[in-house]
Amino acid sequence: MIDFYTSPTPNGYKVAIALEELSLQYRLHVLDLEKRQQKEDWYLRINPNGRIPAIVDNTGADRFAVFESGAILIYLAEKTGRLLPTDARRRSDVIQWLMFQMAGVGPIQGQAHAFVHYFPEKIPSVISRFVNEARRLYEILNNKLADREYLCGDFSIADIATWPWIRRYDWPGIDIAGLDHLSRWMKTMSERPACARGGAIPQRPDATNTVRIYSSIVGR
Ligand SMILES: N[C@@H](CCC(=O)N[C@@H](CS)C(=O)NCC(=O)O)C(=O)O
Repeated sequence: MIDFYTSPTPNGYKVAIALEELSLQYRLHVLDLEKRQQKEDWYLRINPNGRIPAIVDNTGADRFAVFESGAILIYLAEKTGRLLPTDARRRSDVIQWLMFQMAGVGPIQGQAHAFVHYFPEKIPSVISRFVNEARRLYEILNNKLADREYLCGDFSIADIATWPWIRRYDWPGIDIAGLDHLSRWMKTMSERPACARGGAIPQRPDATNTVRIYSSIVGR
């Protein structure tokens, strides 16, 4: 059994989707970010970064904790031998697009969310910096998807890492007009039963509540 620590945010949904796609058994632990449960000592022993998501794999002789959503996806893919090719070049392709999400789309769109919704001061130059950079990254994804159904041909952890962020494009106001391949891929992802299930575990609170939770986090 895998213990899965999460909250209703894009990085958490990645892992929920992977667990559902891989039909792995897991126990769900929803952390209350507003109550700062992610900073409690017991959780810092699982994820020293004090953020969600994290997993603890209890199968096998020893318990094994994994933090960082991208590392969790790789761990689950390797554990099951699915969603990450073994051929060196195809594997590298998936890891490149996983890194592109982890180092680019996630952090940049995360800052767009923060400056559009969570910060009390609305700073136009900062907002346009992150929203425009996110749009630039979206265009790169759109180009990659021009001649294939999924980012790396076959469905993989690169798609799982990317979709929970992209599907929230409208929240910070990222324009996807003209990004037809990306829109088609979003629809394909949303129609996969396991993506739809995992993408709603746990249920997302209303936007007002999310803003309240994150405003309290960024203020500290
Ligand atoms: N690079 C990390 C980012 C994790 C992260 O930023 N998690 C957010 C939710 S999406 C969080 O736990 N925020 C609460 C906090 O900062 O205290 C990952 O991909 O796992």
